[in-house]
Amino acid sequence: MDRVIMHVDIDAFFASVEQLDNPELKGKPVIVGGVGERGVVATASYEARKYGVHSAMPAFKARQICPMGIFVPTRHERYREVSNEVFKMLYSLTAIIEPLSIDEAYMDITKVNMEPLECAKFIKRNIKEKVGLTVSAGVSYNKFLAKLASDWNKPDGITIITEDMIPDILKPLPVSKVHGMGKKSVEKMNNIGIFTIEDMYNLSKEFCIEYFGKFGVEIYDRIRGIDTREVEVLRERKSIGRETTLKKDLSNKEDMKKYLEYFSEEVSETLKNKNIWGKTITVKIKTSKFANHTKGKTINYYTNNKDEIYKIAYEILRDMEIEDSIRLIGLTVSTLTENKVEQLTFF
Ligand code: TTP
Ligand code: MG
Repeated sequence: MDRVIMHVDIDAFFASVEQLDNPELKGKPVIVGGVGERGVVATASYEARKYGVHSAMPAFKARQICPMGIFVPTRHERYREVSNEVFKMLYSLTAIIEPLSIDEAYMDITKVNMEPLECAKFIKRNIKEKVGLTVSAGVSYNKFLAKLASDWNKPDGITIITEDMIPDILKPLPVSKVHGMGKKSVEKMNNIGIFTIEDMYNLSKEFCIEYFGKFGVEIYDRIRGIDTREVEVLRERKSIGRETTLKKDLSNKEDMKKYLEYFSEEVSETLKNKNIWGKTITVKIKTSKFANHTKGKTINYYTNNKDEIYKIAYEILRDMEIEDSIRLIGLTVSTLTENKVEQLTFF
């Protein structure tokens, strides 16, 4: 194998956390979310899945098919916290990690000094011991196959897909397993009598391009086990900020505080939408005489909470010596991360 790519995905994530925190729920059909009248299920424990309950199912339906199901509300902050612990463990092995969601990631473990199977076992054992959850791991020589592998033997599975297993292992799979094939594409394929990947081998590259547009070539390659996409480490986003040039110059700090309060809220909103956190807060001021004052403060944890951002911004403003009235005020949060876990020193 040239590259060694692993895909890790926590089993029944939200439900497993609920079972972890409340041992009475262990081994029981736990259904997370959908507590309200018209809610939908976020996820279900494997015990509940036996009855057919799954993510995005309307709660009333879940209740019908699994009347003994134990419904619990979601606790997103707790899931984020657990996710951070899991990622921290992963980052202790390599920095080449691409988080895909709160509970799954690709890792390029080519340079990790362990046999792939040993590495997968190591990760599973560590997450079980340190966090208390089971994950499924898939290893292969590209992302598409690694993800397929982690899904192969869920929960608590390890699957390795090697080159000699291609194309046999792919042939019987339904076309919906091809990464990039949406519901519409699957339907279109089925309509022309194509149900499995093996059926798709009859499609020429030209046909795929015509049929699937710009993803045509990718789809043509994927079904043959070809996927050259790299594991993409977090793109560094530099900062998120807001500033405004005032209609009327301000000279008292009380009025300036109101702007910072408003900007804190806006910036916090943006950070939350992007699912990122920052730990440097900077206040920028331009005076009526066009002098710039910029002062930043780096705290020792990541935040996207509006009150925390405002508190720091206010302290900065309070300590600023401003002689003239001001014509512009701004607030920026930088030193950003997509994962609240402080990146460790890597080897
Ligand atoms: P998944 O990894 O898709 O699901 P899962 O971890 O519950 O189960 P498994 O991986 O064993 O198949 O999603 C991770 C979490 O994301 C899941 O626990 C709950 C949440 N989620 C939703 O809230 N709504 C959804 O529609 C999906 C798919 C997931
Ligand atoms: Mg999962």
